[in-house]
Amino acid sequence: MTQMFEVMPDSHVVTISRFLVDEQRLHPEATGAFTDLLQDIAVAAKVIGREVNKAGLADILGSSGDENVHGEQVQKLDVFADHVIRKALDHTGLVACMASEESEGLISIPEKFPAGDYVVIFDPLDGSSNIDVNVSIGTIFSIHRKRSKDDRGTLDDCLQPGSRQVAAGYVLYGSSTMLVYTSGAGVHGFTLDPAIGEFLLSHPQMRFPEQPQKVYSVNEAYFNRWDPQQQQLVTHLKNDAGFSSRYIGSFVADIHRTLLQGGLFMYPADNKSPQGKLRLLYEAAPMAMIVEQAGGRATDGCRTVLEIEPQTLHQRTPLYMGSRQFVDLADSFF
Ligand code: P6P
Repeated sequence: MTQMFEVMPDSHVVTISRFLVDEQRLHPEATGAFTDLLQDIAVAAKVIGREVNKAGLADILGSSGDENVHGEQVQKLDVFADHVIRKALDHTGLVACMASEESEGLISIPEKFPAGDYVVIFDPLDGSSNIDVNVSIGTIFSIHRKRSKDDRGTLDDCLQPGSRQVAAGYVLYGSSTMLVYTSGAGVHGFTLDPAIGEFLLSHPQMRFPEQPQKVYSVNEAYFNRWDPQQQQLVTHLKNDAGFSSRYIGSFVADIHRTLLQGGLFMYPADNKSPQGKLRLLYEAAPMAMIVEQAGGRATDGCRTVLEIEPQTLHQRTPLYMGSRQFVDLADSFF
């Protein structure tokens, strides 16, 4: 008896590669460079995801301390992730320069490699302190086009407002590994099928729900550090507006949940951190592009995040992002 296999209709299996090529066909002027760049980022995500998923086994596998069983150097996962992304992109001829949460200054493309037009700014592994307790963590990336005349990128090419981003995305290493990105034509989510090593389109055209869950997400331990308006906002949400609270303490996970279910994520300024904790270039701005493309809003309490003109690579910003109506409500308190 010949074994029969279920035929999955083509329309159901769209790899990220196929999706990117289909998107590229919508832009006759496209050279394919962006498609290649996103695919290189997807490969880096798979490599990082593989190590993140093994992290819990580190001690069992004997890779404790600085060396593993093979005598190889074991790096902290966020340093490893940073290295993986740099090596995935630095030789491609697609990138003019990079910047990373793990690197104080600009990351130039080595002279031995050609440089391209794209600027990639990333947080290689945000929330990595959560790895030890098996909480979801993520990679966040922001893509700009070089605007300087130099053939290799400069710091100025990194200090562009979020509104000039060509694309933005994140990878969530959770119960499954998901890559979510936007290039300005909606937000699309891909889930890694580890059996075939492919990111498959699982969440096309992600949008905030029309009827969002009334959930606020903030670390209330800092309540006494907040200014009165912030205190009044959270008190209103829980006492008058019937909100519940969800806070994972891992930015990518908190935003992913907010995007899927609706809600209001906040990382406010406080009297110890007058600019809040989250970084503009590789946390707030990329997520703000995604959130706005999905029909939501992102502000720093006063301004749209995408309009903030960056002054330094690692500058921080207070952050309110999520369902449009909830960010509007927050605005009314400031
Ligand atoms: P807090 C994780 O360390 C992180 O950088 C973000 O992922 C997260 O949103 C935030 O810090 C949590 O900060 O002060 O609430 O522990």
